[in-house]
Amino acid sequence: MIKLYGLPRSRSTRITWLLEELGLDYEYIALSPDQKGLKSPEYLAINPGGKVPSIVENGVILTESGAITTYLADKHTDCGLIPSPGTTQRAHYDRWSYFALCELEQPLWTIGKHTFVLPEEKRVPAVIPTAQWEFQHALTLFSEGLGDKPYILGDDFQAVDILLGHTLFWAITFKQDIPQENLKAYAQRLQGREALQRAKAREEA
Ligand SMILES: N[C@@H](CCC(=O)N[C@@H](CS)C(=O)NCC(=O)O)C(=O)O
Repeated sequence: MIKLYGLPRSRSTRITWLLEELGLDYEYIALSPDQKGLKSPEYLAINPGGKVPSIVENGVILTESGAITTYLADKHTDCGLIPSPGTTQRAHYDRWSYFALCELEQPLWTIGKHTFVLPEEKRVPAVIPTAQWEFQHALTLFSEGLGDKPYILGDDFQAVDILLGHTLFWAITFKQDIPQENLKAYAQRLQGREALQRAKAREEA
């Protein structure tokens, strides 16, 4: 059975959500964000960065939420949450995964880090307006790419919608302006997924 190491309301929610979408059995191990959890020698042996998510399955360890998402969706390809490798649809899937992690998440994370995540002496508040401007630019590209489709690749929900949607949820939590109506509707559509509700309940249990 897959072991998922996580923290509630963090990037590990991407994986609990995906596991629920895939209908897989898994053990959820909630870690504390301290020397007894994320920074313990036992966990650092799994993820030397001391971060979540990580999965362990049959002795295989995998970290990075984007890599775990693609791996699990590919492994359970019969669930229809990822296009086959080598297809044009897969190229678009990968393009939006990289966009989510490199273009959309990064400026948002910079805002988060310099507002409340980093130790106070490491924060540089002067970078925040630039990160907000970059984030708004990424939202414009995202909105144009989504257009009037319900999901980023078309009519069907795909695992990449988890990466994009989860990042949008963060933007809402971080009180960033989302001017595009199609993105607001997309976030709402994803919030309504039953698998996400089950994932949140599992994390809080
Ligand atoms: N690029 C990594 C980032 C992982 C990450 O930063 N996770 C955060 C939670 S959202 C964490 O574990 N932070 C704890 C820490 O840095 O001490 C991924 O997408 O998996």
